[in-house]
Amino acid sequence: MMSESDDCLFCKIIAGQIPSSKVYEDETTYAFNDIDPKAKVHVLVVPKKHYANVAELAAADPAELAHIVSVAQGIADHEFHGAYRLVFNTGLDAGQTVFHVHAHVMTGEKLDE
Ligand code: D5M
Repeated sequence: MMSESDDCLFCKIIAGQIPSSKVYEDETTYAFNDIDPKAKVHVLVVPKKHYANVAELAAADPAELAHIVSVAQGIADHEFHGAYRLVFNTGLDAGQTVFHVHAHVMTGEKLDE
């Protein structure tokens, strides 16, 4: 039987089946540059395990959600003195297009308010 993650773009990126510009990786988490950047630095941070959205991740593995925040902080510390915007689009009508939870980390420059 095909699982949800068999047809998931970000699962394929994590597995190396689709190329990405990797920024960071550890045992549970993968980070790569967004293909359509909305800031000077725009990185997507994802859990390697498939969850459809941030609410599912928070319920199933809150430690991984906290870890994703800490990875985002590390990227921003490196790129822009720790300042960043963290966005989780959740649901089609909020602009979510890929249903594997991802944190948009926008940093590297002063951001519009
Ligand atoms: O964000 C989905 C994000 O994923 C959007 O900013 C584009 C990005 N994207 C889509 N395909 C790729 C590939 N192949 N590499 C890197 N980034 C990608 P959402 O919040 O779901 O709208």
